[in-house]
Amino acid sequence: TLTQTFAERAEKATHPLTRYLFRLMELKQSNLCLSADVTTARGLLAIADKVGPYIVVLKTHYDLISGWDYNPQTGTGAKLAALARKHGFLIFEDRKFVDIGKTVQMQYTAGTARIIDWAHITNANIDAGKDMVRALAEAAAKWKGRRHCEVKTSVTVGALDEDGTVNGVSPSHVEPLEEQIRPVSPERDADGRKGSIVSITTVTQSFEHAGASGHADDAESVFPGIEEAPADRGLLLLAQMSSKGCLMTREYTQACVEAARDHRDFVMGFVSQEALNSADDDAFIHMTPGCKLPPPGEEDKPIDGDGLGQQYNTPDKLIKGAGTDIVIVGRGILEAADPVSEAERYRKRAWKAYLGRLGKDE
Ligand code: UP6
Repeated sequence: TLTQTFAERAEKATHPLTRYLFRLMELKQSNLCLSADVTTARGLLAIADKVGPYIVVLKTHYDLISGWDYNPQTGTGAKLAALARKHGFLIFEDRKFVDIGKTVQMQYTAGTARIIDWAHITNANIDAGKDMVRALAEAAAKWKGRRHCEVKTSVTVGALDEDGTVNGVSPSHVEPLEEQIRPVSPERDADGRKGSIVSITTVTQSFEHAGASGHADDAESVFPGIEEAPADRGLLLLAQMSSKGCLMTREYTQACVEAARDHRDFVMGFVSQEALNSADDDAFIHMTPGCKLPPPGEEDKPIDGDGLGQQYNTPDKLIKGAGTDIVIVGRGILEAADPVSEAERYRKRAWKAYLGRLGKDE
């Protein structure tokens, strides 16, 4: 796949989100992912909005953000999803799941963050065995199936006033489209006590997950050619890491490739340090962290690690040299005096490296 354009890869990919992502890359001329490792929800939304035009993927670590609002309709995830639609990028929660299948299913779909509702993409370390990939795939398929309509029924204890009006029966956590309040008895309860009854409230609601799909009209797209992202979820397998002394072996990486091939409808590709497509019909995408540029004007300077094990390579080395597709950049952009112009500098350099790989750079 090294000599194929992203447009050609879009045709070949089996996963709808991968096809969408490759098209997005061509349209925005960007193979840049921002690793939005900031500490507050407010800061996250601000940087996503500012850098959105230059990136195709926004990577999050929701668990390092303080002030994350967990409301599925109006919270931080839903707001990020709206920004993703506005600017045309996918959200990648870098959760690095590793556990037994049942646990990762619950961590992915439930709990406080409900990652599946707002993150198009997440990732997994498959040290625990390949079955957990199937577990996540099943959770995603189930999520997609029940995305469009959810009916909520709740039985509420209420009180009937002397004049027949019902008090305190409306559940406050849902916005009902249709609500029926049916007092069991208009005047007397089963024991014949006046004014103290049980009422049943049926709330029928067409419930669209506040996910990163749907509602194209709630934010005008900055890139008019961008269609809406498909309502699918995708997984990246953590096949190799950027850090010094990483214990992932060749065999582990190869097991990731095999697990990806077993789940082409869910696994989009890899977080890796090199291209891993080897069979003719492998059409996986590679995203690569550990990327930094020397400061402007000091192009020949070597790039130091961070003193905590992180190791850096330039976009040129990763995209043109190692054949990966998207560079993931965190501090390189976030710690710049002007993160927006720095994002544009990284976008240009990573895209140039891609053109160089194709032999198209002048
Ligand atoms: N990350 C790596 N290396 C890996 C996998 N993931 O650095 O092999 C993640 C980190 C961080 C980001 O968790 O969010 O990518 C890199 O940030 P940086 O550019 O600031 O070093």
